[in-house]
Amino acid sequence: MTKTIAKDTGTPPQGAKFETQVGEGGELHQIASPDGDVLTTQQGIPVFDDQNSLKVGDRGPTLLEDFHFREKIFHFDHERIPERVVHARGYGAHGTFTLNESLEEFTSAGVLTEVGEQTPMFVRFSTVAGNKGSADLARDVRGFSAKFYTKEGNWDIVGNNIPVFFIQDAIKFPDLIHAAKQEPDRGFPQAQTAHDNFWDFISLTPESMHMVMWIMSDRTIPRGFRFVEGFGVHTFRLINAEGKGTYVKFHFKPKLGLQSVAWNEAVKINGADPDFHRRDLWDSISQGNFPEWDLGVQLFDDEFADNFEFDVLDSTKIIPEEQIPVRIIGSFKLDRLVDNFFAETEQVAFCTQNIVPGIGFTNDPLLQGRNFSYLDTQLKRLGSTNFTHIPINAPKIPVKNYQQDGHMAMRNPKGRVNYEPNSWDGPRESPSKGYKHFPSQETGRKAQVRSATFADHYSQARQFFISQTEIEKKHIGDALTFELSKVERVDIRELMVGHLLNIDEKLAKTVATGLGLKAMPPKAKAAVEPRTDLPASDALSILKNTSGSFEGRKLGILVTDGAPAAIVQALVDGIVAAKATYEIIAPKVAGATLDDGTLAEGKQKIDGAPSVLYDAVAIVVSADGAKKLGKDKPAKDFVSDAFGHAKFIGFNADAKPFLEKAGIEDEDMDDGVIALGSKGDVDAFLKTLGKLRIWDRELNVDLDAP
Ligand code: HDE
Repeated sequence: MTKTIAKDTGTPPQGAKFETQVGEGGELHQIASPDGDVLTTQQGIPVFDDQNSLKVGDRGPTLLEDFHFREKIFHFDHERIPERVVHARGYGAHGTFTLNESLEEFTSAGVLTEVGEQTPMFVRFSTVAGNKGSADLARDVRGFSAKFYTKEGNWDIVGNNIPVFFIQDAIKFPDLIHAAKQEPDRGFPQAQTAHDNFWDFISLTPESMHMVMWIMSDRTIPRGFRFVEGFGVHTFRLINAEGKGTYVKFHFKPKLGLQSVAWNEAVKINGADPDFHRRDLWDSISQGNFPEWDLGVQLFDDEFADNFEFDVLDSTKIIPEEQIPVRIIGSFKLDRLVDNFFAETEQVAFCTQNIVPGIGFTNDPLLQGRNFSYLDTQLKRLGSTNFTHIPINAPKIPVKNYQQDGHMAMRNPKGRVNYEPNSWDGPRESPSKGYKHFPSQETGRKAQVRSATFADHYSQARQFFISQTEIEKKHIGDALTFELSKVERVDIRELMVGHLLNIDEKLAKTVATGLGLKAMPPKAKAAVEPRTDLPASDALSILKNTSGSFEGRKLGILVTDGAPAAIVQALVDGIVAAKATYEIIAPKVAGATLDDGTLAEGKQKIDGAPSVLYDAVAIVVSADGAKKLGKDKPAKDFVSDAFGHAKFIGFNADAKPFLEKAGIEDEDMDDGVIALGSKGDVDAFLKTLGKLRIWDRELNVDLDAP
């Protein structure tokens, strides 16, 4: 019997059995086999024929009497609901939050005080600007929305993977989003900020500059949802049993560490697999590799808030972790896929105002505006005030109130009483258990104003920039240059460089040179002199927060017939032991027969599996295979892209001529191109993969390298 190296995925489910039968009139019916489920209409009526509509004569008109046909088309015509006005493209999964440390001193919320308590969750990740069908690797902020189904009702953290936002007041949100999305006359570009309208708005909005640094960093091209942080962004409040308030910022930290892809890679992933992020989450959960995040809090009081350099109500600012450390109090794991994308991921309705006793809001003007917007938008999207009756949105505890009727009411009160107070023993308010708003003292004149404490727009932008590693700084410069190169109006480019001069002069010069500006534009006028004394913060860099391990990553192994089986087997065994995954790629999707007769089952044909889909690659081929691959464009791209994207490449001796054909000559060889001659070499290669990328190489392969 032939030995097989099996592919790294399960067998897809088998399809239903059908057979074709000839009817009484000679017509053809494709019907389910007798033991199959019987198809019914929405009224439960069994269906005789689902292939042919009711007609007069074999070639005659279709009859309105065909209620099954009519109902089927009617339902289809109404399948779509409005997509989200922002965050339209998203992907979600179920999980469980476990609390490890009680915050009883600060809050009465059971979800944050009952150690060991397991709270069911649903989490949805998203991009912001793209439409529902856009590609996953758009350069964009990622939404990170978490719904905790607590014993005291649903608590939503509707956060992002970036801890600050573009604007300080919700009144600017429609403008920001209009400017970011496709331009209204032409309907493009989709899912891209690289266009005039976006940068026009931004260049006229200095408060966005801190966010600009984050979105131009690799945070906006993550390797997958499993590798992003989540932030509640606003300052919220915890309220304890005595009614005392403590400020809080929420953080989610991925156990797999942070990781992003290269921009040139993102561009190619979008073509090769526009569903790259959702497929990654789906595959990892279905293979039992459940992604996990820690939940952390930054807690502080009025004294800190009053002395902090910036206003804690300003969502364009962070509180550096060096100033207020993130205290990890629990973690959540995503371990269950949805049964139905529409029912769960599409219909889930997050609302910032879904909050439980013991947690409260602050006066952050962005948060205040959001509290209005989210409820409003669900009515538009889901079509009824009863969107809370949809299972994904319903709390997992009984709901008892006198709200009634409306479209699609699924949860209808029983009995006579539908008002309160009543003397029928219906549910009543509870001063002891009910949600109590924090009794803050508020005074002031009524005016449309922006607090002067919100006026410093550049200091933290600079702090973010100086906290990056050199390669990350280069990526920010590259991204700004690229985005602004797509802006047609030179005055917008110049204005942006003027803002950068307030952040980092070298960065401004890099971008000005990259754009070919004739002269350095004037510095943008700042309302408050930018500070240069804020220290670097390691928490702000991606590369200072990687896991140092290949766990959860994917190796692409390119093989041909006659390749050395011992090397392929050692790679496969090592990858499985490292809790990573692999895919075998071959000239034929069936796989390749290795030198000892083993069949290495293929997951991908080389044309459909560019190396951008993998974290690292290994080329294990025969001499003859190397010769053939050396003539094949997709195969050569596989190697040259992996090299250009600073990935680790393992290769056996026979692969060398192929590498040369792909443009990797002897003088290009660096520590990231590793010969695989023995099992020992394979072990060393696998160990090195934990570094994830060999970024220094980028400085040799990029025209814009300093
Ligand atoms: Fe949102 N945002 N947002 N937003 N937002 C929506 O609600 C809005 C903001 C965020 O996975 C909408 O259900 C306003 C900040 C996420 O279903 C809408 C303002 C942050 C999601 C809305 C903001 C976010 C949304 C559209 C300015 C990070 C996806 C569909 C004050 C902290 C939720 C929907 C999901 C979705 C309004 C700003 C995150 C229209 C008015 C800041 C993750 O209600």
